[in-house]
Amino acid sequence: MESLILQLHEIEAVKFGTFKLKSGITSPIYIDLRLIVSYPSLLNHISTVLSSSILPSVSFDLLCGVPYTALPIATALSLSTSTPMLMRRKEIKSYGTSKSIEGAFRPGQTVLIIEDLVTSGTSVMETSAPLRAAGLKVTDAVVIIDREQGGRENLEVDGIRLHAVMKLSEVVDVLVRNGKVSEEMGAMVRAFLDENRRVAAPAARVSVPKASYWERAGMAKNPMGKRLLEVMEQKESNLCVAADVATAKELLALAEKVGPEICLLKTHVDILPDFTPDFGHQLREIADRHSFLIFEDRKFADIGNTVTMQYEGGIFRILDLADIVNAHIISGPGIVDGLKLKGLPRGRGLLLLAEMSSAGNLATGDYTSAAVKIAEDHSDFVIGFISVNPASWQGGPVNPSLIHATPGVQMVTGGDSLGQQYNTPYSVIHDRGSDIIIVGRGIIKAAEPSEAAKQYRLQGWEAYKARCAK
Ligand code: S5P
Repeated sequence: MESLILQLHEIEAVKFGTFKLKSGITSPIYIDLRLIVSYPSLLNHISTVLSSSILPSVSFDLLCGVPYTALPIATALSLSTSTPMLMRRKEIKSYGTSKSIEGAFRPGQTVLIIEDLVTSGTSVMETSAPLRAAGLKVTDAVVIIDREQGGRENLEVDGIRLHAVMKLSEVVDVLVRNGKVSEEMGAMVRAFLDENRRVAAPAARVSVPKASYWERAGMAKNPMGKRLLEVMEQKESNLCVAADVATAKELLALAEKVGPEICLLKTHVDILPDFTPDFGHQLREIADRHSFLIFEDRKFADIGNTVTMQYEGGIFRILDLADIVNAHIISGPGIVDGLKLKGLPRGRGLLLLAEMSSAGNLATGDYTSAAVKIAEDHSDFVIGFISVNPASWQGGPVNPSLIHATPGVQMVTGGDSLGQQYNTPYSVIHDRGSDIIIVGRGIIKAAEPSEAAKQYRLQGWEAYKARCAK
């Protein structure tokens, strides 16, 4: 290890002075391991030290380097140990397969993360999150240098054990002992380390899309998702009205009133006592005239075979009636395959419930990540999500062609007596990174629903414009 430290110092991968770190703190020591790509024998040396000192005590099936500096280190290790590697994309492609993880793997396999330098541990977590979202296990990470500034503790909370080849204090000790830096500088770095023992990992990365609906329409694989994004841009509307009224007659009257303001009308046809087979035609005529799409909020939840029948059959004939339906993923990806069987040939689209707006709901964390994975695997049919705060999702940005629609929206925050929770149009679109506001009672209970719809449309659109301009 001593010779490794001296070599790193020689190539100036370890420098002393005044440096501002990614975490925001000012440090008297700077480590730049990007330089090692210019020294193949050093890279080889690092790989040998890693594989002899750390790898024997860890069990794993695959390696994944944290982009970009650790990629050559992971590659060297992969070659010397014959272990397959994965790569995590920092930016998700908007074309082709749109994957965030490249390489061959099976869900349930264990991935060892390789990193060059750890301060707060955030970069390791940014890589572990999409790996976990893809169904892989991450329990350990190896790092060449641990800056001893809280990364180990932060990662432990995230269920990841950190194994370091060397600690920053050891680097300093070796360099002082070998006369490469002065005693004073050594003391200064040690004092700095003592004062900065715990750099907090910043809150989950916020990723709010900046691309326009128009640009994203060009990326959509599903024609209904593309059409929805185009309608939004053409009508300057990201408003969906939840038409939870008492009768079919009232629903048709409401659709006529709010039609010019909306991109989407959301129905619950099973609450309409006067539903007739002709209802679908009447609603379609209004939708075509005002250029909005129809979304039946059926929330399918059964196994694939059952939902094919529920989608196509029965009294409501949802497949004929609705451009878009939604589904829970509680039963697994088979539900998407079932709905797709009927819906895709008809040019329909599906939203997955990745989150819910109601207090105490269970659609969080890994459940939400699983919805993202299923959506990305079926992006020919899945057009997006019912979501609440996509900006906070672990695992970084979702494929930008996927649309987020958020219920629980009113002009003021609050809730109802049955667990519904409301956010404002601005916070939903601008801060939380959603695309469509779904508004029910805020509009249908207003004295003048068409006027209320206009106000919601304007607020939603303004928030979208502000987000794109950021
Ligand atoms: O998590 C959810 C998902 C949905 S689709 N929370 C919801 O509230 N919804 C639906 O959005 C709900 O079924 C209702 O039709 C609408 C919200 O209505 P509001 O009156 O509370 O705005």
